[in-house]
Amino acid sequence: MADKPASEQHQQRQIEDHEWRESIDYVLNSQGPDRVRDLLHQLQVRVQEQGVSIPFTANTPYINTIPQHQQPVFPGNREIERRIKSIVRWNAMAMVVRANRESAGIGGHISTYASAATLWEVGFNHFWRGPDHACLGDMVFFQGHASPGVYARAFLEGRLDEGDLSRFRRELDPEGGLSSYPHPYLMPDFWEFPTVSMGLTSLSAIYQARFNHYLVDRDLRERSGRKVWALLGDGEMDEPESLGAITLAAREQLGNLIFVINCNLQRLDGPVRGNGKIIQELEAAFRGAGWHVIKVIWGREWDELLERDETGLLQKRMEEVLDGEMQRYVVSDGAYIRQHFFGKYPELLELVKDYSDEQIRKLTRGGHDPEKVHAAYKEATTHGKPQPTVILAHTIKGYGLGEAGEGRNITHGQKKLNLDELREFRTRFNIPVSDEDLEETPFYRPADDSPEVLYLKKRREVLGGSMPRRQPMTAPQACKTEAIFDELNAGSGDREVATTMSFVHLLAKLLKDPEIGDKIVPIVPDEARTFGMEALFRQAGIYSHVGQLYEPVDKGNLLFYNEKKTGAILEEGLSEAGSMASFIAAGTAYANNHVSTIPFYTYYSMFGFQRVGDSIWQACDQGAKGFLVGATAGRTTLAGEGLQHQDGHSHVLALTPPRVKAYDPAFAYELGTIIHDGITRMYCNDETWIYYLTVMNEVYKQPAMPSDPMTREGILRGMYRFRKSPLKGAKAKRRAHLLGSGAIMNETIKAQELLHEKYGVAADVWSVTSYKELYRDAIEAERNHLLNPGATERPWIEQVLGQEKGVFVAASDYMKALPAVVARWVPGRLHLLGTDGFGRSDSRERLRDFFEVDHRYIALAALHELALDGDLDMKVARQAIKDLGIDPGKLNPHVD
Ligand SMILES: Cc1ncc(C[n+]2csc(CCOP(=O)(O)OP(=O)(O)O)c2C)c(N)n1
Ligand SMILES: [Mg+2]
Repeated sequence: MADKPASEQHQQRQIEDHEWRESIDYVLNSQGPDRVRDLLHQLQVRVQEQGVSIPFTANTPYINTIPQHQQPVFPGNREIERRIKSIVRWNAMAMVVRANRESAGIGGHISTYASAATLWEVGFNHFWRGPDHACLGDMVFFQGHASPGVYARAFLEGRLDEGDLSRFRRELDPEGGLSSYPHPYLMPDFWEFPTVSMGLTSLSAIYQARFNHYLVDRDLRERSGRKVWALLGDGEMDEPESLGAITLAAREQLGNLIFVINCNLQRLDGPVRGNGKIIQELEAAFRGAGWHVIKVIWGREWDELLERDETGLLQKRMEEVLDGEMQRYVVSDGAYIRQHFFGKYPELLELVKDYSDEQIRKLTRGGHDPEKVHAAYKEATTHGKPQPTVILAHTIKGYGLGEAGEGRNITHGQKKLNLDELREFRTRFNIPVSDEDLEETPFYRPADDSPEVLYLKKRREVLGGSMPRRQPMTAPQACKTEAIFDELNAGSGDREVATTMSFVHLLAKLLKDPEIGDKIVPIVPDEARTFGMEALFRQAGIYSHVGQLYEPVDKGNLLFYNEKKTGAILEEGLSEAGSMASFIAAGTAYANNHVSTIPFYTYYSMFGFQRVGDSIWQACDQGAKGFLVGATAGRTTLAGEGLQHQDGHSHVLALTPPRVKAYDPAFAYELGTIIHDGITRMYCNDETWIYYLTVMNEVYKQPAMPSDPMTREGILRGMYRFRKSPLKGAKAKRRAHLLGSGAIMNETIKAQELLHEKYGVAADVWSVTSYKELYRDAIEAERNHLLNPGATERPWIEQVLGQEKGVFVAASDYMKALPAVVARWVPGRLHLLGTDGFGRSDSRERLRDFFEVDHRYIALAALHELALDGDLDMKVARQAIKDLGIDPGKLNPHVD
């Protein structure tokens, strides 16, 4: 063929193209799509055998996945639904405009909801089941900054009134206000899922859907068919967390999960992929990961054009046009689109020759066409395969805002509309607000008996009631678990035990408890062996939706890798972010699944607060309860692992989320007391907390719980006297108080002995289990004093230390900033010892020397403080440096 003239070659190709197309059409029509797939596969194999490699593409053509003739009949009243949507659009816009008129800079977003309105209205009217439904309702994660659309709809339903809408972003108003974004903490009866930290929604929704399977597989809930819907932005998909777990969703066969990605092609600053095509990029990623992908790109007007196009050029043009150009068309007139989109090929100009410029301008995007959206949702909900679905819907950012911000790069932040723009919006959506009233931008709600309100309410009634609606249901436990903790309280005798071991032992017992055992959800990110948790593999099993399809390599072993469908352990592999998402799903099951599961998420403490701090914040917002256990904790206690592993600051970071209680226990009985308190508060008394505990891998003899009745209260409130100095009377003239914590507690005890034996100083040892509790309690008391002058109630730290004389030294395996937060309430100067700086790999002994937190430094600090107070000659401190073998010229941990 190569020697034929070009025109002949072209002609022949055309004939071949036609014949192949005709054949495949014939097969499709006569035998259906499966046979087409089969033939294509055979062809692929055949050419591959002959050395022709077919380039890999995970993409399908840039047209709607569901062709028009496969669209189901739209079941609703299109006209009424359009009216409802227009009114919701108006009110959503008005809330933001009014809020900013009243208080410039209060913020809010108009454009996101404007692009998502059809996607959401079709969901609200036809798909999303509310909490009254037998399935408990679908779980819908709303795109956070489109919240005005949800409020505006609740207003039409009568759930919110005008006053509520006018207090959008005015939460400190005496009458209360509407939160900027979905925050269950701030609106606990309304929002279920906090979504506005970009990237966390995708992750949370995936793990939520998986956790819903877990509950069913473990017989904690009945199968109900409820779905998890995540409504996402296309810009948001750039967050690594957004795509980070999509392979898991397919692997875990999450047929209960649906993503709807609002592809308006824009993010905050500009286009998501000006030089590319975000829908195609996402399609490839999701298809490659094993998802069912439905593209809703073009509105119905394009169907006719595609049908009439014999050349395939329209589809080619659709494929080659860049997102940046598509955005440009939004702000252009029909003539421009004719010239630049269709004008590329004369055949396409011919195709639209009978279309006016106005008709061309109005060719819609698929995400604004209710029938296309409905078809996609229908397909997603009836897909029937154990596979997650993603709908990629093409929309326009700021749809309907016209000059005020439709499709413009500034549109994300647009919060104001001038009079002309308001008039245009009003007219476009046919809202009965007069020209005179426009300036005021009134909210509009048709009467209760109007067709719109009746229709909307009826649809919600059929679908299981209003939503979003958060309805926690807790069945408090009787909490007869006390006996489980006796063993830890008794101490370990002569056995040397690490607190990590004590914790794992306790967890194993809790898992066997007849009352709460089946509610315990151990979560671990590929570190179970590090923490000595592998014994739980056999006892509790590792959860796997499909069970164990292979014989594990260690089957003969007592502690074999035991995967099973009813396994309790969520072994998340290497994903701290995913583990946190599981923690949130398990920790909020009381609210969203009506079963109070108790998560114990155990991880390398370094990879907690600093790695997934935002997820912990999200967990607090969502009202998650449970235990975060930072294992192998401490800067000097985790010896060999070095800089990236040694955590000396998680307790500083744990100061930040208000709903987190943070403890650094030294002894097994402290640990047991804290966990018992956590279970009692959270699951018996229905309080909402997250308990953060650090546990260590250093072994030592665990003492029995002191008999002093104040011990328990002290452990929980943050500190108690662990051991009084044996020196009394005149011998106890020089006094010191050593505040030890966690792994450094034993050094503190050694320092006490050194001080009295060698220097005649009477030192008491205090165990500080929680600087955060001490701090929280103290600022609370101080505030109370400020607002009630003369109030006498003292914070706990003052209650226990108030009468003490002498000097004070605090030492922990964490930064000096940690004890510094309570220095203000210590009755004397508080000398701070801690582990500021980067970790190193070496032995514990050398690390504690390097960070200056061992018993010698604690003793030295006490002597130095006593000398400063004039109770001791400074010479003693100088001599102690020599005697204790401290090198003043050593490396400085703060800077070296
Ligand atoms: C982690 C994080 N970073 C930044 C932001 C600020 N932010 C809010 S929305 C947004 C752009 C979102 O674009 P897209 O996801 O495409 O949503 P659209 O409004 O276009 O629907 C940004 C940067 C945020 N909320 N969270
Ligand atoms: Mg976007």
